[in-house]
Amino acid sequence: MNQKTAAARLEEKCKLHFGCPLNSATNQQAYKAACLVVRDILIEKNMLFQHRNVEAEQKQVYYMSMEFLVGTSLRNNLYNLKLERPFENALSAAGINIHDLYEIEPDAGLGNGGLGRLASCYMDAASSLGYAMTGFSIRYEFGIFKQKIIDGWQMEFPDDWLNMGEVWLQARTDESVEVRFGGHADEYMDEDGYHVVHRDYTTVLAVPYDMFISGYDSDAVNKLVLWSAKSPKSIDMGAFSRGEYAKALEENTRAEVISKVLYPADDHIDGKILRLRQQYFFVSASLQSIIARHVKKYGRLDNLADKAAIHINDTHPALCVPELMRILMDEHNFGWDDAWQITQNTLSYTNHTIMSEALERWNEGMFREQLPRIYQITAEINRRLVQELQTIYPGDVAKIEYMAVIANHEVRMANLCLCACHTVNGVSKLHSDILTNSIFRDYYNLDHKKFQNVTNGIAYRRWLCQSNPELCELLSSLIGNGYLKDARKLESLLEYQDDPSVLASLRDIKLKKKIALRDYISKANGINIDENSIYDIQIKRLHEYKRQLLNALQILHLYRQLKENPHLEIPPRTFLFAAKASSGYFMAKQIIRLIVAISNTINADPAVRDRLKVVFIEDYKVSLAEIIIPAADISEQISIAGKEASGTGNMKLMINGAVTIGTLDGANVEICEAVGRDNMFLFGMTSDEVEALWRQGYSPLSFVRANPALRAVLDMLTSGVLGARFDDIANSLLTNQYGVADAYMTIADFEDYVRAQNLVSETYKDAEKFARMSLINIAKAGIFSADRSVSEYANNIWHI
Ligand code: 26Q
Repeated sequence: MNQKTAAARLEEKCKLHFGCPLNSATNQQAYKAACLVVRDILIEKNMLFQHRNVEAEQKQVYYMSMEFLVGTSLRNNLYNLKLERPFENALSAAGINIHDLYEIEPDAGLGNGGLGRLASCYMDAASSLGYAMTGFSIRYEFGIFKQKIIDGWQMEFPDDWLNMGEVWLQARTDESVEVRFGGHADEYMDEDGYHVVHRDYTTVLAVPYDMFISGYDSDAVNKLVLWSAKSPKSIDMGAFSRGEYAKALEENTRAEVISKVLYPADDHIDGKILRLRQQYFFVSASLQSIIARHVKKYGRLDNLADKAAIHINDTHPALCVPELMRILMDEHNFGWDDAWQITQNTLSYTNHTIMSEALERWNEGMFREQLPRIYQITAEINRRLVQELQTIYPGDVAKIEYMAVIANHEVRMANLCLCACHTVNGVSKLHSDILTNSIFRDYYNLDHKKFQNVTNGIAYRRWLCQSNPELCELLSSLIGNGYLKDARKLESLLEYQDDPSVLASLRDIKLKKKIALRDYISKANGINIDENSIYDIQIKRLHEYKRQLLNALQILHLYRQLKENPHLEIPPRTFLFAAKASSGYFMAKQIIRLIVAISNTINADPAVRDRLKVVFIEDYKVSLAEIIIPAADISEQISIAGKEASGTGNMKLMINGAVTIGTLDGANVEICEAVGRDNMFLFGMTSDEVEALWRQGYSPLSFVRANPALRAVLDMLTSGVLGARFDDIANSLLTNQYGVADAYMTIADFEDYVRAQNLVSETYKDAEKFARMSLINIAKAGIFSADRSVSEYANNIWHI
């Protein structure tokens, strides 16, 4: 396609859909027309790709995830299809600026954070590498909430993304399936053997919507299938006629609420019925569709594991285990042992967290009531598991209970995955080691071959090439275009680490991106920041373990130092935060309030003007990250060691030339291996030291007593000097709440963090040295490509 054909297709869409020529279309209309043209191309490519896969009997991967944080698609698709220029020119000839259209597109925010974005990065990589992968999730009517900060408080507003985002979805109403909830499952025997009837259930209709996922310079276009819930009945006319309008709509509402909204929580569980219904809804619909497709093609199911790999993204889709058993046994007459073998050989599972409060458990009674047949199967899985464990570990009641799927009136989803999946993996070396050494140790001892590591990776063509074309232009001029398909080739950049003109160009590009972010912030926040200051950036979900609070305390310390010593020679610094807090997470919201208060206090203080600024940028999301990340000098990755499974923001920042200040946690460990200790700012306890300090008995007060500067900072939380008081935060650090004070050891790591921050300031004074560190980070970021991760999954787990 060239400019001329692009123009013709755009004209055609405009006329057909809006009854006007392109040059008199509104930007909204032009945006939709552009999306529709791109969608047509993708549909066609997808048909060809699918056809080839069917012919070749290609093994299919099904990626099951409650979240896909897609972000925007128009620019990504045009980039992947290499159509950016033709579209830009065709639109421009009609007086339309393509960048204005990019800005209209809402993010498809169908996820909370890392896990959801990872799923989207992997879809992109699979398409780029030519693997046949279908993603399955829910078509949430409202994605992750929009965040506004009002008087320092986070407020949540609905994210009505379908309004402009729906153009990417293609409804396939004719492929709807039924999902059953509630009722009773009766077992009986007759001359043909064992049977189950499920009766008195309620049905919810699952309607699939396809979103097409392109790959870079690739023939492959895959699909993300999003299920929408619909009531199979229209309204109850009897009730309506009696004037009971609400009642007439009740059943509709109960069904359709399932795909209404994404749960805005991460890393903690809440055990709500609706969440369980969401999980079963999308798992059952997806598996029914997978099995129907397989049977249609092969006419048999005993070869399912040869032709399909079903991947469970965290435990959220763990109901795949009993649901696949159900379909095989109840709908296709397999006996238990054969069904179990197929199930085990087909399913694999990735764990994304070691925090015990995030391990999903369901109340057994609720589970049974909502999903009676699934409960029966799960209970039988558990009965057989426990029986087997009793022969292996006779009398070891504690171990068997720990490994059981059902215990203490709870159904434990991680154990369900551990016993049923052929492979289980963690998402960074450290995380995988912690899994096998601690929470999953007993399963590891039982069958260590099951366990693998696949370190996370990112869709770097989005995070580098599309969000930072200026940097890519420089890279291409220096090392050619090979890195666009093989990220490891970025390493050739190392040749230029001592080339002053290359280092100067890197600095120029960084400055340009910093100016762009400055302008965004000036518009969005009304705060003016200095592009010549160090941009020090912490962007991620707000969580105590990620320790935004540690950063905030360190800023207060710096502020005090600057006030006390106005001649302190440090480069000016701008601390930037962006983060959403789960709506019910009290402490996280307090921390946002604190950061906003610090920002207000410091930015208004003439004594530190031009030297220190703090900004909380509201409504963090994929498209905002794409603006912030290229502008970063310093990447804050400061979680307490042992808690961040991997992190992926660290990788996105690194590949854009930011230097990490961080702990040896998650993938930071591997970043450090790649760049060497001299090219990042390491601080803090290791995960072993954290463990040891816990065992020995951690007392934050002893650290405070030994550090008067820290004491002074903590006093600022409660004295009111920040315009408000933060007693709850101070208490969480200093007094035993639920038996622990400072559960994330912020106080213990404070001193070393301040040391590392001072080193940042010192190092930055040598502009060339800092630029060299930045270059080395870019050059060494290639291993963190999602292409590498997905190849590892394909080779070692999915076997395609
Ligand atoms: C569970 C139950 C009820 C409601 C919500 C949830 C829920 C939702 C989302 C639990 C967890 C999540 C998301 C977790 C997540 O994003 N984990 C991150 O995964 C990344 C990709 O592997 C890692 O890089 C991060 O370290 C990890 O925190």
